[in-house]
Amino acid sequence: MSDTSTKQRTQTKLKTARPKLHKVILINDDYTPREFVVKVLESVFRLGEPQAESIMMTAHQKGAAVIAVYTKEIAETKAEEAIELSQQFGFPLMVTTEPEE
Ligand code: NFA
Repeated sequence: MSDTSTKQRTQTKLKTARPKLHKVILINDDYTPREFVVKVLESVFRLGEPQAESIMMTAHQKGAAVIAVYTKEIAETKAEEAIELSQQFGFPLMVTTEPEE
């Protein structure tokens, strides 16, 4: 008969299926026209005009604004799309991502 009193039992912590969300952040600059920033927010991030205007103005006045939160992969892809679109039109618009706390 085995001695059950010394048996080690390992509790496995179950991982929640909630991937960490990443913020996509719009950075202000002095050259990209306001109307172009709004168009980028509407087309890449599917925002309505009032929301796009509001986020653009927040970045314009404060230096940066959160556009939206997505999973890492989608946040990075959208940021790249926005930057590429701006470069195609010769504007230096910058969009970054960072993990949410
Ligand atoms: N600051 C830019 C301008 O006055 C507008 C802008 C807003 C650019 C937000 C980048 C981000 N034309």
